[in-house]
Amino acid sequence: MLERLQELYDEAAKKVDDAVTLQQLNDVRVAYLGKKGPITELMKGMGSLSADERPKVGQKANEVRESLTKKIEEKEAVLEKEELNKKLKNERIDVTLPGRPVPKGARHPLTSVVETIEDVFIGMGFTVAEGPEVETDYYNFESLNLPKHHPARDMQDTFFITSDLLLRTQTSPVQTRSMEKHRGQGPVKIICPGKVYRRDEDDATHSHQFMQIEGLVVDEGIRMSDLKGIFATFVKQYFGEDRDIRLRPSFFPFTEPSAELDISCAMCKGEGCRTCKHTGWIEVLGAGMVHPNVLEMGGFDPEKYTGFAFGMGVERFAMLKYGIDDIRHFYTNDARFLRQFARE
Ligand code: 2NL
Repeated sequence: MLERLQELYDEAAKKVDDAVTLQQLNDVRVAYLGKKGPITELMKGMGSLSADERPKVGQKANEVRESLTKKIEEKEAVLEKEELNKKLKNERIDVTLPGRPVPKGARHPLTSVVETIEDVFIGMGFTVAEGPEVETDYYNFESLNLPKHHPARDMQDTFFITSDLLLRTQTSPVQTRSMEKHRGQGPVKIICPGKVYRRDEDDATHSHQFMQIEGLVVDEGIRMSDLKGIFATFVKQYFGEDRDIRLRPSFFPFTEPSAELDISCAMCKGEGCRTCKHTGWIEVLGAGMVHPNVLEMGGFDPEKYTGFAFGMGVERFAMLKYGIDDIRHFYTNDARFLRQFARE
């Protein structure tokens, strides 16, 4: 039996030496040291041995078990280390490789234009005010000197929600709300950017939804020349130093007098071309001195305060600056169009 135990040890030891994976090593462990292994089997027959032989065989069996266990553990440590090294080698990454570029979103061109215009006016001491797109009849029309029968209130032009609620047709209601908040105390110096809605057939130059920026200045002693000075600065900063401006008489129900602002055409430098319809000038916004009725409804004493206001279509500014020929490009979200305006 002693020889048989030595044989089993040698046999198992060779298999341990030959094992190249942890799985093979574990198979050897189960086969030789497990409950159904040959060593356990052999021990069961010990009862038939003499009292002299029994302790010797028992001791040898324990020795074989112990040294085999130790041998397996040692081999296990070697295989585990090998496996780890293999993993480290195979899964090595080159941290010096340049990263894959992550596609970046970009501001919508209208957002960029609004932000640029905001910056110019903020630089002149204006603050930005915003308000609801769903408005009441009072704020959208009445408070702006557009009484019930006025043609601009026609169902043709306005999206009504109820007889009293509507989608604002201009951002002026934000300004009347601001005037109310000032409780008759100047100065008011704000610009109001936002979406507005008109019942229009969409085509190259019309959209039923567009962006507007309106501005309002109310204080004691505000004159038409203040309006002209603000526009001269604004136009030079937005369109370029080489642009001239002129004011042309016009009409709006909420301003008196009213004017249209033209900028000199950069295409032909005043010579006359298609862009300026051969006039040398391009119309960019409407403005005027705030109508006394509007001041009064906003809570300001028209005997003490005067003001000027203006309104511009953002799409038009973007189209003029970037040479875009169709307003619908802003709303159809063709990535090829939008990508051209991506900035860092
Ligand atoms: C245009 C013209 C304009 C105003 C908007 C305004 C607002 C208040 C009082 C007086 Cl609270 N006026 N806004 C004034 C003149 C012109 O817009 O052509 N917009 C696209």
